[in-house]
Amino acid sequence: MSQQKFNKTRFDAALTRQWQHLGLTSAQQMTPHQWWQALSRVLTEMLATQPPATPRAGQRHVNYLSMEFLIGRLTGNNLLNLGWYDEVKEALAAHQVELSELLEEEVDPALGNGGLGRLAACYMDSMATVGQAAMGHGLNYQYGLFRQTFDDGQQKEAPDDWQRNSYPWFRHNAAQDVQVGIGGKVKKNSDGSLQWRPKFHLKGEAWDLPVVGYRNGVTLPLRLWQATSVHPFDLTLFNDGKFLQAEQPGIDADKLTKVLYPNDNHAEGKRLRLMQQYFQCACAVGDILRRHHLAGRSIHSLPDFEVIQLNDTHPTIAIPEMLRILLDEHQLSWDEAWHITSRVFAYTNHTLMPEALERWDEQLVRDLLPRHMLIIREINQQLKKIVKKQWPGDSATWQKLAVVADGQVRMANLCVVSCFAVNGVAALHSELVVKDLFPEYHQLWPTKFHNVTNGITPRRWLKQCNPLLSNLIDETLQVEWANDLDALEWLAPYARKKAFRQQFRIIKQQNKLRLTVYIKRVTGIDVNPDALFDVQIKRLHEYKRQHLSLLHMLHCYRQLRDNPDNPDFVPRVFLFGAKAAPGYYLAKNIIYAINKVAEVINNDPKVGDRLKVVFIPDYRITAAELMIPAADLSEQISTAGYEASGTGNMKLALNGALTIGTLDGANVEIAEAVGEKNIFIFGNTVDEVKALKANGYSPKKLRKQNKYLDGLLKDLEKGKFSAGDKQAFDMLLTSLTKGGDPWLVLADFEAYLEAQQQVEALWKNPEAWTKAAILNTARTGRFSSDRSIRDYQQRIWQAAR
Ligand code: T68
Repeated sequence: MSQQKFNKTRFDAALTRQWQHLGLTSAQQMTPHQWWQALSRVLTEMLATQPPATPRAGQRHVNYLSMEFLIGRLTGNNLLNLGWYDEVKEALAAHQVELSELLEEEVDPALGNGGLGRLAACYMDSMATVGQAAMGHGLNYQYGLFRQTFDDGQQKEAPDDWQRNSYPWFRHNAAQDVQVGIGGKVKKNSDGSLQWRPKFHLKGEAWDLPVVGYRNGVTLPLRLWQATSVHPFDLTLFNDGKFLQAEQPGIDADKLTKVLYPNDNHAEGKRLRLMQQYFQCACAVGDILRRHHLAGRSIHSLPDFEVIQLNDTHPTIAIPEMLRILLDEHQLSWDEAWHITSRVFAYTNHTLMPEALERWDEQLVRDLLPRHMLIIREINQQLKKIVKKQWPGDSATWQKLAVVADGQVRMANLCVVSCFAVNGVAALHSELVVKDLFPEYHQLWPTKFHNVTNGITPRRWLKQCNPLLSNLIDETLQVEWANDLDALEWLAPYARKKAFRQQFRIIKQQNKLRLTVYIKRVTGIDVNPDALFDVQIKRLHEYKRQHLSLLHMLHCYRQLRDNPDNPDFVPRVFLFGAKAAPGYYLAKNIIYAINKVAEVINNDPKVGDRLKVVFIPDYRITAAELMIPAADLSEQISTAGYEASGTGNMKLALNGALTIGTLDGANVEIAEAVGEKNIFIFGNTVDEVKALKANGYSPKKLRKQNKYLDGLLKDLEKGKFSAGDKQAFDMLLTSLTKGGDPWLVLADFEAYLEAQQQVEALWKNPEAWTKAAILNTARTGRFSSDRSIRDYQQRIWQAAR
């Protein structure tokens, strides 16, 4: 397909309808917010006439199921992908309206927690761009991820009422609504077959967002399901005068899609969460099967036409839901139903951490979904036969592989058993999925396991967020790189050219200035734009080790205090952006510690502008779009083996930040791509981490040996950064010492300091630094999510049917 042309006449006519609809007499009467709404509605209307993408010969239609789609603001991004930005800018200028100002009216739809949700958004963008016929299925939460503020350094959460009810990019597709049952009992029919009689029904409304491909005329639907009551109003109660109760059914149903659970890498065994999961899955499966039937196709051909990609185990319940429909509604035999289902589903794993692997109490599943629980038990029985055959008499192995054990349903096992493909999200992670998580399953089905290294969309994460660098690349290469990111390789020779380096450096500086203005506005802090911008932006989690950075901060401060006139001191701004799950107290204590240390450092006249610490509040996509282009140093310092991939690491490298990182997740592949001279790798490797843990690693001993580190920790313990309060950072300090330092922060401290010294050495040579930065941009084309999607096509979606 080719790019859709901008039609000015249609645009103007649609715009007029917008202000007329508001009861105004001219466009000028609209407020800035109304202008943004009007523009977005006009574009939605213009897009609605595009035909849906149809699968190419031999291609299956992809259904991407994810509980989270962290899409970020849409209006600017859609304009850019459509290629209409300049035309619309001009059309609005005729009304004395500045497009860039108007785009600031949009609040982020924060319908995800972190990497997993953002990945889903990047993949939708890339599927549209490479022309993969697809649909995203998620939930339309009324409240997105909480808004974060700091009160005396402590994180406070407020609801994020992002106004889904008036979000102009939505189209409610009423023809696609579905009904979803919950609870109840399973009855046996006279012919012996089983039938589920749910206790009550909900309505799933289909709210569609358009995902616009890059200048190719393709728009894919992202369908976010919203729960409402089938009978929102009880007329009998109303007529009886019980007005409030009359509305009750509607109120209860609405609860289901009210809030996004704010945890990342942590499973929440709550009833409402399971209801959300089932609701989404039932809506998606119902929708997929309806489309298949409408196309006049036999149910047996489903795997030839459809694939369902599960973004982690959160939508796993779609598997027994599919089986239920095939068994109970299509009356297929178990073998037939299994044959179909097991060729449709594929599963992406995003974590190895036990606390993040979902397990549901069998009792809870039976309560809400009695028929599904019977089906899951049957899957377990079938699996038992296979396992007994392969490992006769080995009950320990069966215990490990069972889908149902100790009164719990293990969702990851259910996925591996039922899906035709399982993939990890970076080479190292995929290797560990096979070696550490599922070795026996791998022995049973070696060809099921794959790697697809994550990717990021270059449209949002370079072209949109870094227009200056994008223009420089345009002028230099004179080719379209936004949908062919490998083309950036052609920049590599320019790293040797002084004039180009200077242009690159000026752009970084301008991006830093832009961020400086934002920092001043949201925190009141003045930072020195010539300092090294050291950026750590990601969810707050112990394994990501923001507290390792905190120790480095204490080190820098100590250096300045001990030697205030040191001319060699490299000025640095520590920049953090991170939300902690509201119930994750240790993570909140780390935020508090960083903020309190920041307060002391930032107000110490001896320090001046040589050292500053800024914790940007309410980190979200929009903040990332400002921080990433301005970063000099990218902190990717997780304990090796725990960050499945990371995607912020890719965004930062692509925008010319140098990585300091462990050999973890996609850092390994970034190091390979950019070359060892252009990255700072440090710390214990996966094998060394395992060995340390096996041999009784003792942080106490380490503290005794390392007096310098001991001194830094003592400053925290003595209340030096908390106005004498010695308990202020108890949780953090206990975890680092008495708690056994499970994430090996102290074990990696020294190596981290050494790597930071290398950073400083290179920083002192701006030409060499810029050269490395350019090579980072030039050599990270492979981390485009377009490449990831092509990998999915080749390794998973088109294969193994
Ligand atoms: C992230 N996972 C991985 N999970 O941590 C990261 N978890 O390494 C990877 O790059 C990214 O996924 C994409 O593959 C998450 O973000 C969650 O957000 C999450 C949400 C709910 C429950 C559990």
